[in-house]
Amino acid sequence: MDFLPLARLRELQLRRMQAIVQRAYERVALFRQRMDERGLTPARVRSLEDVALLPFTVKTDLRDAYPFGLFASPLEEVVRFHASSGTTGKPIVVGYTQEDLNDWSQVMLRSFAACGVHRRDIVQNAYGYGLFTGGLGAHYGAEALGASVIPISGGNTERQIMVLKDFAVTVICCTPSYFLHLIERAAEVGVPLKDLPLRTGVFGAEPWTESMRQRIEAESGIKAYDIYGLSEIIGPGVAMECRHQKGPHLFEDMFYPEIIDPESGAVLPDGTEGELVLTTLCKRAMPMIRYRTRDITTLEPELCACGRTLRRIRRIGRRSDDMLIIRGVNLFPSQIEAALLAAEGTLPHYQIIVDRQRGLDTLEVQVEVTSEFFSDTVGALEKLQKQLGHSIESVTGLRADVRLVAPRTLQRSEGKARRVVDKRKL
Ligand code: DLL
Repeated sequence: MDFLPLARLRELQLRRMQAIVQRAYERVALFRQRMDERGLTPARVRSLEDVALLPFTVKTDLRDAYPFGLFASPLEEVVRFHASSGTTGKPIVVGYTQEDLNDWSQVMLRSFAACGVHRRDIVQNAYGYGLFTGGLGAHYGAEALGASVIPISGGNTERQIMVLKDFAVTVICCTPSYFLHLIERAAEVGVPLKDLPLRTGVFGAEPWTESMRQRIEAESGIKAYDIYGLSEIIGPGVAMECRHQKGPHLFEDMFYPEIIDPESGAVLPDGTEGELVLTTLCKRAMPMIRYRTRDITTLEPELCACGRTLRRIRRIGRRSDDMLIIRGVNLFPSQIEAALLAAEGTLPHYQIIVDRQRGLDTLEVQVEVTSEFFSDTVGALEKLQKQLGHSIESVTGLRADVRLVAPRTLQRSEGKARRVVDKRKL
């Protein structure tokens, strides 16, 4: 599939596109209603360019349909759920049929194969297992390839280092920032990664840069590859770099890409920067039609030296919304706001400060409390601080360092409040 002649690939995409639009129209009320409003029927999609006629889908559509409103399969056919951060307290939920899971394993298998992973490899999978798609997505893909998988999940750095060494691990999967942290800790505990058989890293779930890649490769002696994906579309395995490391190849036979102007929504030509929009070509349980990823990139016009006909996307460095990714976890400032405002004694003035120390992201939330509260006992302030910490963790899944500050200490801005100070230098 990676090397299909272009004409055949486009033909396959069109056939799959027509079938998926039909399925979404017949089975998902929101898609049908939006198409009806525009006087469109699935039969109107006669060419791939016609896709531009279809309405977009956005993250808030998933939130509004919480939990199962966009499913196109009855629940008895759904065999797995995953979830990701929404813009408020509730996550967005995605579902898979068994065939969807098989497709997902296949794109992950192709991802591993693209960067040279094979069945004799020992894969340490340090993406989180659970509602996050990283853990199970990489797990089944590596198993389908026939590699030996260590489902260690995220965290517990000392144990990660012990296993890397004792199991003679050759491939690691985790976020690039966590790997930088691993490099540092491993050196501190006297196990320099350069001395281990580790050869390949499959890194994604957050933005990183070419200079981070160079640092990782120089300090650990491995090759670092960029993998891209998002829960709404399938999870990891939407696009993956090949050995040439020139940006991830999009699995176009499964996901149809467009680049749009984030302001006007107009489709832009290859080679132009804009927002990536994806349509799933095979997903049964939850087809996505023209999903606005909010990720800013370019579809590279040149073919890659590897011979794949799949187009590459340029490394994703920023988004067209305010979503932050902290320790691989997606975070919207509005989630913090929702968590803070639920508590009595706080004012609607807060600031989120993100930094990176020793490779690990830190999250601090400063929040103004009312003057009555501020002059209250230390005990009461501590209690509120704890309560806010719990509330943030339960909404976002992230532990934050909460700092209560006196009224009017946080800088006011004349226009939009500056809610986020991101001091990380990637
Ligand atoms: O992060 C899926 C994933 C898991 C991808 C493991 C790769 C490896 P979500 O939690 O839904 O899914 O977050 C998706 O993360 O829209 C991007 O903004 C960002 N992202 C994912 N991969 C990359 C990457 C998973 N390689 C959101 N570079 C996406 C930059 C990335 N950003």
